[in-house]
Amino acid sequence: MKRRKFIQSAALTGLGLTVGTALASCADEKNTETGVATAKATTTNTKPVRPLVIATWNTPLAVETAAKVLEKGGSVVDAVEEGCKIEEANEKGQSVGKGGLPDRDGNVTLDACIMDTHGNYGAVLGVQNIMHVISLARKVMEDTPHVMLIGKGAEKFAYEKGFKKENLLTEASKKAWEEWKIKSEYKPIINIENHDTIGMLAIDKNGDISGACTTSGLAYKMAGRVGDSPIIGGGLFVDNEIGGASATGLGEEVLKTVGSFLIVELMRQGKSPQEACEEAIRRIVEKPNSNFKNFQVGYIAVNKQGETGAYSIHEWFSYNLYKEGENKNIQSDFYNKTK
Ligand code: SD4
Repeated sequence: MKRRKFIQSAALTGLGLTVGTALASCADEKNTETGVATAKATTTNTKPVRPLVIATWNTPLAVETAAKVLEKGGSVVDAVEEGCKIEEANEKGQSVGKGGLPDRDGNVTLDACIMDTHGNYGAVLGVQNIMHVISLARKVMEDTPHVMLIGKGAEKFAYEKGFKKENLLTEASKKAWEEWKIKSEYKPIINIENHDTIGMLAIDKNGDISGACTTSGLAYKMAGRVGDSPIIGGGLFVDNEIGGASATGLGEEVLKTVGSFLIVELMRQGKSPQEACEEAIRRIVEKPNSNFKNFQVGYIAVNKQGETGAYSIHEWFSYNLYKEGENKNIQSDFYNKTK
């Protein structure tokens, strides 16, 4: 699939891919231009909402898959792993797993991490030839004394664990890279496609929380570049006492503010998930000399009560939310309202 600016297609796809019919929730209101549900603020629930799954971007199948694991009584770490695997296997998504856009040398390198209910963490960075890096991150977490493996070492570990070697560069991504090489301009685009890095947070019936995040990183990055997605506290953070957060967008900016950790800590101090996401975005855009007009960052968050939040710098960040049996895609509220 040809890479395109999400902004050009979102008005169509946002509506077309909305899952579930009922959009009625006191947390949602309709965007008058698009008719798409927009999250303005979290609900304050007296009764915790469980199970619940939230994931970045328009990822209905991934969220549904995770929700099914939870509805059947499966573990919450299984749920986020199985959910993320859907996007890793989706060749049309050019920012994650198979079909991901390569670095500037033409190599698809994947980053992923996972956190369980006990605060354990596992990650793999810059891995080639392995599609399900989220499962590999879980193996790092559960079967090694370490928390991160990179590059060739991670790939070797994958084969030891029975993972299959495969070419992740699809014809479509190869073609896009060849076209990019003509000018070789590195310009991370604000919103691309409707599928992007997937960060997922889930709560099971008992209120236990896990999270996962998987990506091919920014297209045409320098070889060896690692973003926020596999870094604890950057692309993902979960504290089972409090809640979890995940990020998408320009990883360098997320990392410089340790965004996901910040959100969880703000929730610990009493902020709602929505307030915490907004504060984390403010930390980025209100820096002196911030050039936020040129990049996107989006956050999702959930607290122990099952309240959710989402916020981005620019319009057109969306997320999928499964709760109370419904799975829907919701446009996030955003900071930059100037056109
Ligand atoms: C990165 N945060 O590698 C990832 C990319 C991403 O939407 O999320 N794109 O910086």
